[in-house]
Amino acid sequence: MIWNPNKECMSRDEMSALQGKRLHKIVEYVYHNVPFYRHKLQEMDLTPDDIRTIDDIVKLPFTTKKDLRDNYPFGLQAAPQSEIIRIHASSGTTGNPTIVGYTRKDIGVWSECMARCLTAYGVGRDDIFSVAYGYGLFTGGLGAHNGVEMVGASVVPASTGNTEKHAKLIRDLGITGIACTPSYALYLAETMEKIGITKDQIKLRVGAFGAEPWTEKMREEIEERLGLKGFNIYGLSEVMGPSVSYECQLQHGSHINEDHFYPEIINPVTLEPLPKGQQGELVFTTLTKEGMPVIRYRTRDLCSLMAGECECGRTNVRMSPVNGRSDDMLIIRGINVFPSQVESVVLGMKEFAPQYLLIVDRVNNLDTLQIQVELRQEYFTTTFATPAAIEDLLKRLCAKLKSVLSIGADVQLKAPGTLARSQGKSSHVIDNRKLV
Ligand code: DLL
Repeated sequence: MIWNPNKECMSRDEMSALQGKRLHKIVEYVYHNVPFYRHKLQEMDLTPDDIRTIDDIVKLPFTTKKDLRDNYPFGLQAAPQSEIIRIHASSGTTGNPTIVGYTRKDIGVWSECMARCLTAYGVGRDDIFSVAYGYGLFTGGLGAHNGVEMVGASVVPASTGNTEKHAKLIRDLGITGIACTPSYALYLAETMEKIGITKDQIKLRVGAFGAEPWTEKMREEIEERLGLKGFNIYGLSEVMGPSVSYECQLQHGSHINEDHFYPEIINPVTLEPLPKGQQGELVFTTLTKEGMPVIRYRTRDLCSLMAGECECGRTNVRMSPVNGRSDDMLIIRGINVFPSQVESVVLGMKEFAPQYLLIVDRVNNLDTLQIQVELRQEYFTTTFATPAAIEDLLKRLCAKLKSVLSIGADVQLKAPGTLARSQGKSSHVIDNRKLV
């Protein structure tokens, strides 16, 4: 089954023509509604009339997460506030999150993109589908939720946490589909085993896994332990949320909803476009978004676009799995974490030296984060640094880190001079997770 054959199975010529038309329209729209883009185009001596076909896209400037940060919170919003019906937020590189507003039409497009994914996975009206991505500012929960409702399956908004209760619901309601991070799927399998729920007592048959990198090895393990078929789902908040791309039954790359999100692969150093098949950084232009369109947004995700058509009948271009980043972003329990966020907190508190270390691990299929922060000699040797004061300092640090990172961490204070200094480019991260 294909949700929207008119858009998922277009000929390449039709798709390019549609993309060209939409690109011209969106450039005209941001030119008139977002001063940031207007100024950028003016600096390059470009007007919307210079953008007529999809190939003209290479003339346009890139947009980065820094641009979003510099224009926090609503600087890149194109629609008037009265048209915005939902606001999500994702991690920024320092203190401020990235804010993304959606119009009613955007939510409709997003729901349809999600419905396309679910249909490709084989989800339909008879399914009972649990959404175990976080509901809230993260786009995973509500994004997936709307799509499940659109295909007409029964949605169970489980969200994250309370895994034992969720496991029982999976058994008792006969839940047939689940959307969550791949590592949470493994944790769920483990929880089921712990409380004695066996594979033959549950009816799970489809999983929509994404929001973090995963491997074929993990797929095999999840499929074996939960007795389902696991599908990749990819997306990012700045572009929309989950459902920018999705695997079909053939599972050879993820089809991009390219009538809405135009993909390019560039060399992250020279910024030159790369041909199909070559690995580089994925860049997206939203072709129809009204709330906060992005032009040539650098995702920092490394992958390639695959040549040739898929035998499933969809003609939408496929992307290979994301297997790295061109920046230092970590994904911990599905949450994006930048070392620079920790840095901004540490540098903002006078008691700490500018030395910190993030140690990431995976214990029983759950990511763990330890943050080590070093006390300043000047503070450590004063009479103010009593054990009670240090305990209070640790509490304040933990609270600040939690509010900036949105996840808890095991925070450890270290004596002055104890964290390793690097000779060259400093490394603030040790990631012991092995994604094999
Ligand atoms: O993670 C949206 C999402 C929710 C996608 C649920 C899929 C399922 P952000 O929090 O903005 O949005 O994080 C986006 O997560 O740039 C990738 O680095 C990573 N990512 C997302 N999906 C995948 C995937 C959501 N399937 C960032 N494989 C992206 C690998 C993924 N990495």
